[in-house]
Amino acid sequence: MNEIVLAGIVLALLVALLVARTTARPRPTDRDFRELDEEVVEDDLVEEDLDAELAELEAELELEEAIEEALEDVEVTEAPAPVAPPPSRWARGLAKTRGALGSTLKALGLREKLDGDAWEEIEEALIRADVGMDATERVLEALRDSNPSPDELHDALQRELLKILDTGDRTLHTRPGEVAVWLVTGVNGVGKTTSIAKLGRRLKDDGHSVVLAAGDTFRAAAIEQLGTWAGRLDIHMVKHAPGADPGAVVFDAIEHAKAKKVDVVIVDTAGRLQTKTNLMEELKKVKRIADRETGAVTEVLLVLDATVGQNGLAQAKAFQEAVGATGVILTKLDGTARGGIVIAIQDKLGIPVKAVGVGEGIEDLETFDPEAFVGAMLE
Ligand SMILES: Nc1nc2c(ncn2[C@@H]2O[C@H](COP(=O)(O)OP(=O)(O)OP(=O)(O)O)[C@@H](O)[C@H]2O)c(=O)[nH]1
Ligand SMILES: [Mg+2]
Repeated sequence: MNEIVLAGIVLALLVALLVARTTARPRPTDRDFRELDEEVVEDDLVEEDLDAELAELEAELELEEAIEEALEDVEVTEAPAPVAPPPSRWARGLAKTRGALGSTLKALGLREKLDGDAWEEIEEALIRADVGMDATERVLEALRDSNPSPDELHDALQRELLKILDTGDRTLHTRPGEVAVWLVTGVNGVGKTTSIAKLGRRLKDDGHSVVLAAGDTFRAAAIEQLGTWAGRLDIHMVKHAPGADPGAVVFDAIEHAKAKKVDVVIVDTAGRLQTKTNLMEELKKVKRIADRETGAVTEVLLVLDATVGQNGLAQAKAFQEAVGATGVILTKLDGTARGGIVIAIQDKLGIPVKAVGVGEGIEDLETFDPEAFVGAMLE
């Protein structure tokens, strides 16, 4: 009996277990099958995408390898670094002028206010730069009147210096259809002959015809030096023997120019004779001969050496009194930080600086540019 009961219990348990299993796991429906199908389709699509990506990657890899191979055969040169344009001759010529007043201005610009000491510092800096006593005093007076704040000082000083330089005609005049004569004067060694060569070249470049007159007959070497330049520039030079009358040389040069319809005669003159009085008398005579046809002398150019400083002013006065001057050629500006002499010349003599020499080369002559010049001084 007991065995029958036990078998019944075991059977019942087995049935219960079977029922529990079938109820715990629901049978998959049609929907489940549909979803499964969709998943399979999606999986196929993903697989296709992956295949495409793999193909793309393989193609890229191949391309990279091909490029690398090609590059191995090519000598790789580095791209040149960008090159700044070379500074102009004028900018290079101002290299020493640059900052002549700049450091003083920068230091004063940081002060709270401009007091007596500050004005003295500006005064010293202007005199050191060769602006000259008179022009310095005048500039200071104007500055004190306008009473700039420290950060306005730079612009205020720039304005005052430019006011002095902003007068005068800087053109080198010719006479259309007629011969113009340019007399080039100045004491010995300032750069007359070199400046004549530079002017000759510039005139030629501008399409003018030129003749040089070897008016410095005092030294044989002077005639030779001008002759060398004339040869290099392919410009005709009229000369007489050393010791000849410079007036006669100028006369002949003008006659030649008239006959050949030349635009400009540039006359070299002596910078030194036995005495100073002789020199000035000779220059007056040369000018009289050149100007016998009124208006023929369109320029009397006084050549001054910028490195000589304020002494140049005394020379300039003497020449000014003897022959007058229509303009100054300031040479050797490349060799000095004391370029303020330009301001002193214009202020004291009222003669415009028409050109500046910024080197020994034939091209090293520039038209004077007040804004660039003052800008460089105050940099
Ligand atoms: N650095 C520099 N040197 C210059 C410049 N102009 C002229 N010189 C040099 O100055 C020296 C004298 O120049 P010259 O042209 O012979 O002077 P000059 O006034 O004719 O002299 P004399 O005939 O003796 O009266 C030469 O060595 C020139 O090369 C310039 O602008 N810059
Ligand atoms: Mg000379």
